[in-house]
Amino acid sequence: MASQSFLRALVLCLVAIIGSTQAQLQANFYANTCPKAEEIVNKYVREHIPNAPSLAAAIIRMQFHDCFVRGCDASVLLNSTTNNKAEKDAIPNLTLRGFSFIDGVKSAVEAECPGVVSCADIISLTARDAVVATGGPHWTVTTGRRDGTVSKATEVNIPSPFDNITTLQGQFGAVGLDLKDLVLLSGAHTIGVAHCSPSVSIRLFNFTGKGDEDPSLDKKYAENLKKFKCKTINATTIIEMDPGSRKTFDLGYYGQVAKRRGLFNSDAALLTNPVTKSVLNQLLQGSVENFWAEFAKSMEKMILFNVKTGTQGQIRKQCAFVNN
Ligand code: HEM
Ligand SMILES: *[C@@H]1O[C@H](CO)[C@@H](O)[C@H](O)[C@H]1NC(C)=O
Ligand SMILES: *[C@@H]1O[C@H](CO)[C@@H](O)[C@H](O)[C@H]1NC(C)=O
Ligand SMILES: *[C@@H]1O[C@H](CO)[C@@H](O)[C@H](O)[C@H]1NC(C)=O
Ligand SMILES: *[C@@H]1O[C@H](CO)[C@@H](O)[C@H](O)[C@H]1NC(C)=O
Ligand SMILES: CC(=O)N[C@H]1CO[C@H](CO)[C@@H](O)[C@@H]1O
Repeated sequence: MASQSFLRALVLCLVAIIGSTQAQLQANFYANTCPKAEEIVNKYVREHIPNAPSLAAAIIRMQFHDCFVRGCDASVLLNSTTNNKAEKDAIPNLTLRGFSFIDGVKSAVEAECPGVVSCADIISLTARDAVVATGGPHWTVTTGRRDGTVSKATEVNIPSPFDNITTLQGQFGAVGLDLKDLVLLSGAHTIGVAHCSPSVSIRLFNFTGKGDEDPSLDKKYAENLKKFKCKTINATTIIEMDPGSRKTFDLGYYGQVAKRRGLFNSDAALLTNPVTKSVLNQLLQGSVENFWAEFAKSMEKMILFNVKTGTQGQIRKQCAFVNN
């Protein structure tokens, strides 16, 4: 009896292992079904990103928001419907950009092989290719993700710019990322822009509700922000997270954070934990190539989170809509 049930358990285990290996992403998943897919994405990106290089930042951020909610399944791209408020319409998504660019890539791929390549893979390939096209790091993107069919604004519980290190560690931990990944992935703030939203202005004007400044923020930097970019508590001006070098994927962001010029509390938080502080300092002492290599490893980890494969989900025809 006992050995029989042991045998049964063993068989079940084997089935599960085989099932999960089959369900893994692979290099060039579309080699047989749409051999040119990855080339088409790359060509589209290289043709269009030079005209709108700031989209590289927008799309790598979109990838982050996608992966943190329901895994990397393009749920971030779904539009709201009469009965459902989608992720796109949650507050943290107010400033996401690049949706029409993704639609453009998808159309180019659909023209070659309709209904074969997922929107989730398109986000991953486009984010990587766009960052490379603007002179940034390269990371490996395996493919075979499938698209989710569910997107709920109420589930957008992604890290917030107000978060402290404990909360960030928990949020990253929930998607299988550790403190080192947190420091590395935050390094994406070396490109792109933000707004003088309350997350910034509260640090400048009303940190404890007494019209004061966040004492962890460099005084000179705070004064400059108040003078030029975030003049009032209600300003909505565009600002850089890595002032003066937001177009280059360099160590500038870490330099800013180390000088207590991290824009958000979540950036400044990297100095408040011995592990994150040491990772940050090591990155600053190393080369840009070292940063890129480490960044690539963390991206490769993030973009595998909770992916749908095999027969899960679907391949959306249009990224903003579930197939009917
Ligand atoms: C650690 C937790 C994180 C928080 C709290 C956070 C928060 C933010 C916020 C508030 C903005 C500015 C939005 C605006 O005001 O327009 C922003 C921008 C950005 N974030 Fe993050 N972020 C985090 C991690 C990441 C990660 C993991 C990535 C990518 C790997 C990323 C990439 C970006 C990029 C590239 C931008 C600029 C977007 C643009 O130019 O449109 N962030 N982030
Ligand atoms: C889907 O939503 C985006 C903005 O989130 C909007 O620009 C687009 O027009 C919508 N698409 C359709 C077909 O409603
Ligand atoms: C971090 O933030 C959480 C949630 O706001 C709070 O409960 C916790 O006490 C904070 N931790 C520290 C160390 O400040
Ligand atoms: C600063 O915060 C306090 C307490 O939350 C609030 O009463 C006050 O109106 C705020 N001041 C401004 C200028 O927003
Ligand atoms: C900011 O906006 C709020 C309402 O949204 C208003 O009550 C307040 O007076 C404004 N503060 C400043 C300093 O403009
Ligand atoms: C880009 C995008 O879809 N932004 C939406 C974010 O959510 C608000 C509502 O909370 C919508 O008005 C925006 O269109």
